[in-house]
Amino acid sequence: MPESRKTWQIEYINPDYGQTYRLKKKIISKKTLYQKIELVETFEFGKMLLLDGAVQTSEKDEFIYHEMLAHPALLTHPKPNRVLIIGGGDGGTLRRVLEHPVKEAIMVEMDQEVVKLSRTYLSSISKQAFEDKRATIVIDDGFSFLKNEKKKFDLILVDSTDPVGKATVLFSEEFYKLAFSSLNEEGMIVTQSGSVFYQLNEVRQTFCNLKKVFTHTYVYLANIPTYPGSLWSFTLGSKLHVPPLIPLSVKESRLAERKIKTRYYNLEIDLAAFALPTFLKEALSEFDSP
Ligand code: AG3
Repeated sequence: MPESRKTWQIEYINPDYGQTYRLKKKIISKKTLYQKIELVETFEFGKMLLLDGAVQTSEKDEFIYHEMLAHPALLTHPKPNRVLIIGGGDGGTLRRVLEHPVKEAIMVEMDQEVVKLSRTYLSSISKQAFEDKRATIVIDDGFSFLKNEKKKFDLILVDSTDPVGKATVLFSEEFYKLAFSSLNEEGMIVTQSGSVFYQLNEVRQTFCNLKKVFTHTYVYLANIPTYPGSLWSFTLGSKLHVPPLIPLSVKESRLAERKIKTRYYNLEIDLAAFALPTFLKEALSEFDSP
């Protein structure tokens, strides 16, 4: 093995581009029924979790992704009591959901090894989330869980792998229809929807599929250094509430009432996140209603 392969972790985004991290050490590498899990320690980003070679989270920048997946919708909803997380085995999203006064947070992760290894090595990301009495961890496929679940949710957060390969079902119209019928009247779904630069088609497809099902659909962005191209998309579908139209003062008082401390999210970021660059607006505009 060339020296560079031993000391650098590389995520190949396509045959011509990758992102690399100098390694302090490899912690564990394991093939499960579903995927290859790697835990490594990097000089720049601390401990890092990879699934099938794609960086899922790192100690240094996890807060950006997890806060942005959870807080915009949780602050838009006046009373988010029952929240479902699909994926999210590292617990970072669960932790942010539990910062709100929710009654119940159910995390449905397909691969129990991801949960097990994250609990052992990435507790700095999940903190006390897995021990919280309001949290339930279910090892199952998100789609079939939702099919069988009778009780409705206020929010569904999809914290999956990329919108390509085995996770694509979680980005399908069929899944969004199921999600719609599993949500209460004020319900919302948020999904991570991929790299704006390297997965533009998938971002468009996600937006298009959600738009067919939900009353209001928005794409919003955050900059996440360890994700390909950094500029990352989230897509939100809502039955009733229109997140960018909720007065910031309302979100501000909810943030204060709920005593939530953030490192990336704030009200200006919430406002700015919904502003999209022209090339993305153009890519999404063909799905606008006439
Ligand atoms: N899930 C989305 C990670 C996508 C990153 N993609 C990539 N590196 N190609 C993150 C899970 C964190 N809870």
